[in-house]
Amino acid sequence: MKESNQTETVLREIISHFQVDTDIVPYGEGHINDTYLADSTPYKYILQKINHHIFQDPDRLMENIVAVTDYLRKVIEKEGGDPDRETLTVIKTKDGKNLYRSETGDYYRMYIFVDRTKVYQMVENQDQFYHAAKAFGKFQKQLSDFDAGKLVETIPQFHNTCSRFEQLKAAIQENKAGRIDEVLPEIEFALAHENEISVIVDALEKQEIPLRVTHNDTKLNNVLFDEDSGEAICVIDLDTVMPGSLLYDYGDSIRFGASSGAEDEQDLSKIYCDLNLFETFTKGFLEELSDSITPKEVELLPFSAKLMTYECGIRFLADYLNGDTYFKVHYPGQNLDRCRTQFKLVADMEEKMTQMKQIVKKYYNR
Ligand code: ADP
Ligand code: GN1
Ligand code: MG
Repeated sequence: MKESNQTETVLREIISHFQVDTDIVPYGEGHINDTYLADSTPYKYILQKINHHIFQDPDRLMENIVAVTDYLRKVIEKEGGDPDRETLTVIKTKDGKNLYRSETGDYYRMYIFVDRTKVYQMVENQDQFYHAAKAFGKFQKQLSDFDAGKLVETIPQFHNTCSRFEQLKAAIQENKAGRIDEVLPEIEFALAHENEISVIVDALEKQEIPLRVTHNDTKLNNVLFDEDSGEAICVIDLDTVMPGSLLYDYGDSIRFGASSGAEDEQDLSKIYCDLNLFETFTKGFLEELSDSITPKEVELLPFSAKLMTYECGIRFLADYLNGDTYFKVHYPGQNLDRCRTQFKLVADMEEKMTQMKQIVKKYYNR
C-alpha cells in the first residue's frame, strides 16, 4: 500500500520530532492504531498514531507502557534474556517525551522494531500456538509482582461483559447506522446469552478469583516470533495492560488462535473451535502458570474461552450497528462478518464444552 504524497509529507514532519531519520511505510494488521515501519536499515522503528478516540488519555497510557516495559526489562535481564528483543522499547522524542502531539492534535509514539521476527494472523502449526501460550503465560508471570496500583485503566470496564452487553443494548436502541433489520438473528443470539455475562465479573467481585496485571488483548498477532528459533519472544500491543483476570488472557487467545478460520471468514461452515489447538494452548499456558493459577480459575478456563468469544462478538455487533466507529474495517460488512464468526465459535464451544473441560483437567490434576 502506498501512502498519498500528502500523508507522506505529514509523516516525515512527524518523524522529524523523534531521534531517528528514516523512510516510513504502513505496517501490520491491528484493528486500532495506525502503524508504520520506519526503516533506515540497520535501524528500524515502529511509529504508531495512537487512536485517541479509543485511548482518551494517551499521556497516561504511555506512562503505563513505560512503567511496564521498564519493569519487564529488569525481569528479563535477571532471567538472562535480551530485553531489546523480549519487550518493547519506547523511543523518546527529541525533547525527551514519550509521545509527540502533532499540530492536528494526533498522538504518535515510537518503538524499536524487533527485527528478524514474524507475526501470524492465523496459527500455521500446533507448535506456534504452544509457543504463543508460553509467551502469554510468561508475560503474566513476569508481571505478577508488578504494583497494579501504578496502572491506570486505559479503557475502563474493558472486559466487563455486562458493560459490553449494555453497550450492545444501547446500540440496538439507537440503531445509528440503520442496520438493525440485517442483524436480527445475531441480536437474538446475543440476547439469549444474557444469563452468562456476569460469571467472571461476579467471580472477581466476590474475590473467588484474583485480580492480576493482565495483557487483555492476547491475539496471536500481538506476539512476535523469532525467525530463527520459531519461539514467541515478545508480547506487544501493551495498550490494554491493566488489572484484570487471567481468564481474559486465556479466553481471548483461544477465541482468536484456536479458531479454524480468519476472524472475518464469510463461509461459516469453515469456522469451528479446533480442539487440538485448544489443547496445545492450554498445555503451554498451564505449564507456565501452574504454580500461581487457582483452582477456581482453572475451573473457569473453558467457560472463559466461550465468554471472551461471545464478548468480542457483541462488540463487533454493536460496532456494526453504530456504523463501524471503533474497529477498523476494510469493507462495509466486515464487523458483521467478524460478529458471525465469533457467534459460530460460541455455538461450537457450547457443544464441545465437556471435551474442553476434560482437556483442561488433563493438564491440571491437583
Ligand atoms: P494495534 O493496537 O492496532 O493492534 P499493534 O501494536 O498490535 O497495533 O501493532 C500492529 C502490528 O505492528 C503488530 O501486529 C505487529 O505486526 C507490528 N508491530 C508492532 N510493534 C512492533 C515492534 N515493536 N516490532 C515489530 N513489529 C511490531
Ligand atoms: C482489537 O488492537 P488489536 O487489533 O490487537 C481490540 C481487541 C479485540 C480485537 C478483535 C483496544 O485488538 O479488544 O479483541 O481487536 N483492541 C482494543 O480482533 O479494543
Ligand atoms: Mg494489535
